[in-house]
Amino acid sequence: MNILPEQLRLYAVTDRRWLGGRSLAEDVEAAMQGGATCVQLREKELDTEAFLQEARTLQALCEKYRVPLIINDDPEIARLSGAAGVHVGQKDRSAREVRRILGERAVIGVSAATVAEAVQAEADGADYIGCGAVFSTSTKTNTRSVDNALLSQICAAVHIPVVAIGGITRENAPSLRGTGIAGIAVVSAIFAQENRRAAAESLNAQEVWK
Ligand code: TZP
Ligand code: MG
Repeated sequence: MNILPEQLRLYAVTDRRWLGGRSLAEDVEAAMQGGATCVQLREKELDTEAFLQEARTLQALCEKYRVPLIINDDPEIARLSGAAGVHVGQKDRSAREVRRILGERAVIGVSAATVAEAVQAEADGADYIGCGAVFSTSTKTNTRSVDNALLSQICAAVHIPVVAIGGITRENAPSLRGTGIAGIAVVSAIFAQENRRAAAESLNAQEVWK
């Protein structure tokens, strides 16, 4: 087990669209000060060099807070930056392939929206599952939807922790309690907020994992 369920309670996934003039590091630091337990660097536009530079900056920062940094999609960026691991979707490399590249100790997360996908990801050596979208979201297009019944089935079907994602806010997070999730992953509920630290604090206070 390369990541503990407690480290997945509040998983902050980055997005630079709301940065204004701030640096991503500044916003990620605020999220960790507010209690984010895991950070994912998710970049869809940056070229490799800029992506790697951002990963190195965030890795140094996350180390200071003892928070694992996960890189979206790209095992090479994870390896070169020293990040804790990688998160892959169903259309990316499999967990098995990523494990071959990054080794036994890497944290590998896989997105799953069905029981079969989650069970397969665990069999392929994933350390956790990202499951959603549990609510409607405008942060990502082409999401699949996962209701609480399915989320509960997925949690029960695997032995690794499951994190819910998609449209989660402080207001709707409590409705996920009792499904068996280890935590919540959010983008806009932290990074689109005026006060990122306070936003993380109030999400954390919902204690959805209980
Ligand atoms: N994967 C499924 S939904 C989503 C991702 C990356 C976006 C979640 O963003 P938000 O702002 O928390 O709804
Ligand atoms: Mg992906």
